[in-house]
Amino acid sequence: MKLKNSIVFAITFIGFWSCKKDDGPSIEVVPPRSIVEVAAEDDAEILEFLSTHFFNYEDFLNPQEKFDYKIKFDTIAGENARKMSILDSGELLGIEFGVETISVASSSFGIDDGEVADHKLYYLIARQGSGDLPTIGDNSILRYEGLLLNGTLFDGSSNQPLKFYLSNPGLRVGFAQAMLKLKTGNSFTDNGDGTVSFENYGVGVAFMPSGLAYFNSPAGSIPAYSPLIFKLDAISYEKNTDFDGDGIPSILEDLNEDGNLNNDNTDGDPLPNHNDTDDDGDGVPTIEEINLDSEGKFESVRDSDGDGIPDHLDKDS
Ligand SMILES: [Ca+2]
Ligand SMILES: [Ca+2]
Ligand SMILES: [Ca+2]
Ligand SMILES: [Ca+2]
Repeated sequence: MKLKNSIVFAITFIGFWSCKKDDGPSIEVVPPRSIVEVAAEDDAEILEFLSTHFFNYEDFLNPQEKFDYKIKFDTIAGENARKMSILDSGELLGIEFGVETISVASSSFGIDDGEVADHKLYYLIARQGSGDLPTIGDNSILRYEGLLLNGTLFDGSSNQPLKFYLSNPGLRVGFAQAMLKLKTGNSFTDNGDGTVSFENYGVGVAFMPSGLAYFNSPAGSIPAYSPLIFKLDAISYEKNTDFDGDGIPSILEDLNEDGNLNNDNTDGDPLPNHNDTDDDGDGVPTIEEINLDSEGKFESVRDSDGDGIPDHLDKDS
């Protein structure tokens, strides 16, 4: 997964500036830490959190009428000493709790030490949605809250669902991958007062090491090298999102089918195919080189010269 990070560029720039300037106070540039070491430390911190905290699983297992389906954490101590940890709640309560290993290169944070580290993304599904799963090429309509492991809330969308394109290179890898686990809802109620209540949407939490988030770059109130927790409500999604509007659903522009839309670039310009309206760079827009149905939706690719390469990816047809 490729991550673009403007903050990394900003730090690089300050470093350059401090080298050039030989009078006045110098800015000390701290070299980035090893992503392999940090991944191991972060994983230990996350496991510590998962084994010393519980979530309001009783509310989810036996929801009362007024329950708002919000996940709450607390420490296993005092009157809660007998609660089941998040780590155990999967196996013992039948709540879906999983781990996914995701490989991330330090180069995706602009670091040139050549390191690659496996990172563990932990996810808990407190309530699975009754609808479908989005793909990495879809717009996801979601609510979220971001927390540090110490409970500090650093970001959130409150009750207002927001739209995120899951292959936006600026979106954190762990965040996007977690949304692929959580089924969306498929219904809502108009309350008649300008508000809408969503129903049967997926409710979950992702626990991610810093290498699946901001790694060495402080972001807002997030310190460098912070593992993060995201509480997620998967409200809805836009099936077959066509991000660049070239007529081809984004997910079909993942030519090597590796789940990363940012590494497929037929014409070698700066734009990967899912964000390129002329994928082969022949001057003819992709939308004019494919077959659309009567509603203007994608029907099939076209191969005029029969060489097995569809026209929109074939410079000479
Ligand atoms: Ca790909
Ligand atoms: Ca391109
Ligand atoms: Ca395209
Ligand atoms: Ca073209």
